[in-house]
Amino acid sequence: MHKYRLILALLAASLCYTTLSYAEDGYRLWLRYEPIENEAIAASYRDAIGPVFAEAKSKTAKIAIDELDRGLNGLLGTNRSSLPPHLLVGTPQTAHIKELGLDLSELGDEGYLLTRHGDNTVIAANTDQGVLYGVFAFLRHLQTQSPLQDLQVASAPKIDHRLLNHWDNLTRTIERTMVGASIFNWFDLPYYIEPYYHDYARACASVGINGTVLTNVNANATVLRPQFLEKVKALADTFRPYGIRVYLTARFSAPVEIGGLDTADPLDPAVIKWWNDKIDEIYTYVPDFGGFVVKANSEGQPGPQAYGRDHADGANLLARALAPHDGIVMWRAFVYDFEIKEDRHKQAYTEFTALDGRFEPNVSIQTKNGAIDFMPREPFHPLFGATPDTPHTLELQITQEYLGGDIHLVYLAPMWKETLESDTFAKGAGSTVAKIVDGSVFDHELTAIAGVANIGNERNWTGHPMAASNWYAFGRLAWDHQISSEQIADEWTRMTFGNDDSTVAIITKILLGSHQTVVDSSMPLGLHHIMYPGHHYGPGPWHDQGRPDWTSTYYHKASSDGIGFDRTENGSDALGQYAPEVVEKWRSPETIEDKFLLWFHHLDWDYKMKSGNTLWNELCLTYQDGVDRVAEMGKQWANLQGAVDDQRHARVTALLNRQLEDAKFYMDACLAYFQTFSQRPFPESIDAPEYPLEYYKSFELYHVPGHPGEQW
Ligand code: GCW
Repeated sequence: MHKYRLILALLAASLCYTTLSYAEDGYRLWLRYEPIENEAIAASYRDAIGPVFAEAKSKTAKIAIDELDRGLNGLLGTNRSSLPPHLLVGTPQTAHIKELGLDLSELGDEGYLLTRHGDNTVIAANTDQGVLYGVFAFLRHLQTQSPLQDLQVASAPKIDHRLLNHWDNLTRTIERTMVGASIFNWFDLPYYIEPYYHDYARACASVGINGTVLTNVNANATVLRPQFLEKVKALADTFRPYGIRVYLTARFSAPVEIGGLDTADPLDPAVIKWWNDKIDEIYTYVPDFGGFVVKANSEGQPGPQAYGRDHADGANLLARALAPHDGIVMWRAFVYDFEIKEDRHKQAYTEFTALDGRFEPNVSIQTKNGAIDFMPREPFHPLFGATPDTPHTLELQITQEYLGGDIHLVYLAPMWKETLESDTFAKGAGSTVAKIVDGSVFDHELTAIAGVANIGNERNWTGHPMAASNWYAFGRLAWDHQISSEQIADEWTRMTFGNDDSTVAIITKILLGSHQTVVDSSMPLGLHHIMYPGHHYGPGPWHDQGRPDWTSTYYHKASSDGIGFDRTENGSDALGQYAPEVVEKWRSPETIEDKFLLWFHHLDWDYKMKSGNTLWNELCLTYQDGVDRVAEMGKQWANLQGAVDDQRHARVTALLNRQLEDAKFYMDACLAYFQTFSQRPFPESIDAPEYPLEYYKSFELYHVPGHPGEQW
């Protein structure tokens, strides 16, 4: 190539690189480590952070030091003072920490201490794992431009098992997530370790996630075959230095499907032997295998009830085989029969309270935040607080199955905090769901929390650029359920979009209002399960075909005399499964919060709401308000033109434009449909449905990503 052309080519390449390095494609998530622009703050940090003193004996320690170098060099550049003070990093097993005589007794194996000692700054922990968590916490401190001079943070996780649940299939489709294919490239494993596996592990470790369930709860026994256990081993070996244990989902019929037995009866000696041998085999591949998550006797999944046994028989079969290896079983409470014996809301409580005390100590009941199914809002599941002898794994959905997939902007921390702070009154006031899950109400040893992941192999991991806030928020709340939604939103925003205060204020305001906005513009006032069947994207209040509890009419019960599901003692009495203090408040439409009103009550269209509006008008006005607030999110985001890089700004703008169209469609479809029952006029102030009801009922969406019915 002619020398000038070579120079030009190199110049162009460098320009391209320069442009690309500022084009934020989202791959770095919240671990961007962009240079601190505020020179005064950067100088204050450089003065407090001299050379790093650390010893990288273990892989984990090396990862911690590498992360620290990556972070400090990104944030502060490499020209840090060569003079004291220093950044002292490590455990009391290293001299420079030991000589400080710090009290680390409250930190356990995962906690960390960030503090100043004389002029030095210290990151200390009892283990290298704690040091890694401390490094990420320290870098988060710098990324959010928090002051260093009075640094004093001692933090230890309140819940031991903090897991992502990937509803990922071995064919690399992902159930209920729209973001490309599964990040687990099964066919290439164990030969090739994708570099992004390390970045996945870094992101999880940065927020304290210490476990990952690699496979879908609609389980596939193939993953238990040696051919796949080799692959699982490769992932486990990759994730282990980041403190991430690997778990799998166990298909209950595996002894039949891959074991050649003619039964999977949990009390059958051959079945017991099969699972013991299989589990021992798994541990030869993954010595620290975390254990199993099991979906059984639900939505067609096999389970013990096929053999006249119960959930305890099934869970204990696996638990007894896992116990010698320190493995656990998270047995899902998301169960409902094909014949509708009672209000579906009641079935899990009915089945599992009867089994309380029968489970092995290494069994936890994995329970969704609410009793139906990850609706945009649900009252807390009555099982929380109802099984003193059985711990619960709180299962939250990070992926937005009923909340617009990776198209709609919905920051979920406020919804999760609502559940966590709900009082079960199990042992008097203050028995919150959070304290049931962290074991403090009933002194449960086994504590766990799970988030159904919203991650796929798209470049930015979560599709919607703002959806990564939910992966982040899950990890932060799993570590400490006391952290506020506001603090988490502020942290994530600063780490992801920088520290310009006006930009941070606009983005955090959008995040913090987005969940209520989506509820109000889709399923307001306690309405639930009125989505389009199958793919669950968009409205379907008219859906009444097939099994009742998979329809919409079963839940809203709209008729000429009103709308809502009577779950009080005059109806299904699902409310009766809650503590008396909860029943007392929720039994009356006058005292229950409006946000749960139609979840527990069937009311006349003219029922007078607390606002003075009739129920019909309140429903219309609430939908309108929700749609207006989606429009406002778009306007606020438009104000960030130039403040946010063009690539991410353009994508979020397009998504918010679509979200506004979707919200208007949802409102129009539902109000046009409900008006056929209310027969009442729309309030003057709302934008009445643009089209006749038939238009909305006939609308079809094809090939919606994540729809299990379209994945094979
Ligand atoms: O929300 C429903 C989903 C299913 C899911 C099921 C479950 C994995 O529609 O796709 O299956 O819940 O939680 O098991």
